[in-house]
Amino acid sequence: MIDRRTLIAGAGSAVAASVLGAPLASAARRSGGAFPKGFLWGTSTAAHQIEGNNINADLWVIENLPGTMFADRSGDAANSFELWPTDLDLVKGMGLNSYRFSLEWARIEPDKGHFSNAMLDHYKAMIDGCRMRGLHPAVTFNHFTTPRWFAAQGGWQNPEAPDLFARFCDRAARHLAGGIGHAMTLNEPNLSGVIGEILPRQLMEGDRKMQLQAAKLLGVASYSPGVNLWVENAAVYRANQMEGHRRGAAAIKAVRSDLPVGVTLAILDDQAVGQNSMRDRIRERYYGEWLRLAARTCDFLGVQNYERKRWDANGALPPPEGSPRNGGGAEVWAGSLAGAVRYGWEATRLPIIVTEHGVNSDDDALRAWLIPAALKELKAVMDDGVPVQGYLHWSLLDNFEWGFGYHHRFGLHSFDPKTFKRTAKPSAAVLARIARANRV
Ligand code: IFM
Repeated sequence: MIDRRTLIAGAGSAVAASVLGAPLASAARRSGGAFPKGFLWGTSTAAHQIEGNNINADLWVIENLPGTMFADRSGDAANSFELWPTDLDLVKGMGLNSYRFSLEWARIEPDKGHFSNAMLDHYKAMIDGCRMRGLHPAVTFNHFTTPRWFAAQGGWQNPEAPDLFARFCDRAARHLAGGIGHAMTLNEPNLSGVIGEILPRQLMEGDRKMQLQAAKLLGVASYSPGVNLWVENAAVYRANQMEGHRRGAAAIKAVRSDLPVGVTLAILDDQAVGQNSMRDRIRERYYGEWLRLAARTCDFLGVQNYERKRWDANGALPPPEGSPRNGGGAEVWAGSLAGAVRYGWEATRLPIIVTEHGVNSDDDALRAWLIPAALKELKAVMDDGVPVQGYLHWSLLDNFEWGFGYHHRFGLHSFDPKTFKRTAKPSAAVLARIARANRV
């Protein structure tokens, strides 16, 4: 079936118009642009990227290796471990009604089987802090980083991994589930074991060497962190994450059956161009098995989108000339979020929450343009009947963007790395205005 987006991608003149975010916006104008009552408006973050001093996490070892490939150490990050009340005040101050953040497994279970009540209380205080401010807490149980001990025992390649994750979910849910609004098991697990395929070979090799170096340093046979490009056995890694999701979701549900539980997937807006496009093969490779699993095990699907890619019979096409680019050189296309959301829904028929969308750019004007442009397109697919329940922008703050350190910036706010003072960028006011009006 040729959908509207494929037609847009295929037609030369329409591509030029779509760069300006024009094609679907007319549909949103027709509907008046009003979002449903109770729509979740929020921002997303992840513990390791903002908390700081997450020294027991697997990645801390890698970031601090001599000769690490990481551009920066996470270090203090935005010191959100201390400053979370300030962060929640920022979210509330923007007129948003939701905040997505993640639990840090390495803090809650610093040693295998030893759980910290103090750390569980820390996250409980955050959940209560959200509730006190009228913010709906959307909580990711694991956003990439795992405890050091977990990585040192094979990480997700350890046959025990699904049970270890389920035990963590059970403990965390028993302490925290009462106040959570939406729970997510894993973040973007669909990229595990396949992300390295689309990157230069030397990056994979560099990552492999860092893992070997970390294993040697710690005196263990292997060290497999939750943030990686290279994994020794991708099939086992993926199978264990899938089973971990299944058992983790069941453990959360066993504590609170009425709590909506989902998983978040990284989904590009993949568009087919011309005859025999490889688009559908790409979709199967990167999303297929996780979308099928989500459809069977989740109450909602978290869609995370940053880009579109156009595929012909031979591969990905370069972005149209003159199109806006992000800090990494990829095209920024306002319709990509709507395309990914439509695909996620068609594949699963689950209610959708946009759990991440944003842009890596030092040019905040690009972010300020993208937010309303993408939301108009999103509203248009909602008007077509796709059930979208929320939009959580990545990210509240500039943060530790993994291998890129602090050089890739997605924040609606910047922060001073010495004083940790947060400063709103103009794009924060753009999202705030839309959320307050509940219309775009
Ligand atoms: O920063 C990441 C996040 O951890 C997962 N999704 C994509 C974001 C931007 O690259």
